[in-house]
This record gives sequence, structure tokens and C-alpha cells, in this order.
Amino acid sequence: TQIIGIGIIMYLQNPSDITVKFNVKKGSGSTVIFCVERLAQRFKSESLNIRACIPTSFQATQLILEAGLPLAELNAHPVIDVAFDGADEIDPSLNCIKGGGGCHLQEKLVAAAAKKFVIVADYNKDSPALGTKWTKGIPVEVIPMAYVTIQNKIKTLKGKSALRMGAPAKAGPAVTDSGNLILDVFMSNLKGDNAVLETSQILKMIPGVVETGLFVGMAGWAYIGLEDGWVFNQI
Ligand code: DER
Repeated sequence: TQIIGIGIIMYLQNPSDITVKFNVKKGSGSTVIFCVERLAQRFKSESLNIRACIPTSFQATQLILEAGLPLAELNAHPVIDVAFDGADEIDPSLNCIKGGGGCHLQEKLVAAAAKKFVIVADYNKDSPALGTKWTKGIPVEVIPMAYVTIQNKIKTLKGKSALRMGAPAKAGPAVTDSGNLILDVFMSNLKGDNAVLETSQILKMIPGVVETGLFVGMAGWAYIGLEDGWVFNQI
């Protein structure tokens, strides 16, 4: 019995059994939907041994419930066998930028609790260096009362940032599932493992930063959907 995550985390029999053939779609969390659908299908038709699915967001919770999979929470299952999630960009070492959908805090908590973290994404996300294809900055979740001081600190580090807004769905800033704000941060060099790790550590050290969307050295596998519908398995 294992645990898996897809913007969700679940217990499953064998992650290598999961072949996901998905269309190319963009947006926030759209790719992992195909993964959940396939898991739900196999859960029903093959009695796949999924004990618990742990969501990474409100949206993932809805997805699990709609798919008829067993919903659970991280505190009840702190050790996860496999986590599946999408990404906004993936570099050759499988470092990722996540948080386009603003849920990277919970996504990282779930991924960090997983023995295996698997990315499912389309070929547009496969990149030689982070920041090349995803040009909207590194999503950084921050404590609301400190967002200006954090922006100032980022400036002293020669970076730039923008407060993510909720429009058109909401006036004012986008608010995360944990009640925080998001800064989209532009730092100069994200090429290579050291640069990514260093940037992640520097940002994390700023008081008031809750979590960054840099997932460094966390993913062990990536299933990359190709234009012709096939999936490339990158390890
Ligand atoms: O929000 C995120 O962290 C995800 O990486 C998400 O942006 C991926 O979404 P997509 O599969 O719809 O591109």
C-alpha cells in the first residue's frame, strides 16, 4: 500500500502502473485532473488499493470528492507514499517552479511528506532553466502585514516583485487557502542547481516569507505529456 499526491496525495499499489495520457492544457492544476481521473477509474475497476487521498488545496479536495476517492488529511497520514502534482516549469534536475495557482504552500507540505514526488506536466513546462518558460516570477507566499517590507528586502537583493491581484474574480489581492498574500518575485539567475537552491534559501530567510514556489530537489520523476499525446517519463 502506498500514498500518492496529485495536488492530492493518495495511497496506491504501484506508481509505475499509472500511465496518464493527457491532453495539453494550461492553467492552474489542470494537468493533474487527468491523473486523478485515471486513478479513480482504476480504483473502481481494479480495486486499486488507495487508502487515502490528501489534497493540497480547496480545489484538490473537490477533485478527490468528485472522483469518489477516499479523502484524508495530512495530520492523519503524515507519511505519504506517492505525491502527484503539476508544475509551472521544470528544469533538467526536476527542480520546479510551482504556485501559478497560488497553492504552493500546501503543495510543498504534501510533497515534502511524500516518499516519492512525481510531476505530471505537458512539454511546455520542460525547460533548460527555471524562469525561461515561466516568466511570471517565483510565487512567494507572505504574511499580509509584511508584504511591503518583504518587497523592500527583495529590492535590496536586486530582485523585483509584484503583489498578485485577485481580479477579475476578486477585487484586491489574491488570498491563499491559508489567508496569506502572494508576491511574484523576479530574481536574476536561476540557472543550475546551486543558483536555484541559493535563491530559494535567500527568499526563505526573509522574515514574513511563508513559502516559495521553488521546489528544489524534491521531484524524483516527471511524466511529460507530448504534443502527440504520448508521455515521456523523465527520471
Ligand atoms: O499551481 C501550481 O503549483 C501548479 O504547478 C499548476 O500551476 C500547474 O497547473 P497546470 O497543470 O494547469 O498547468
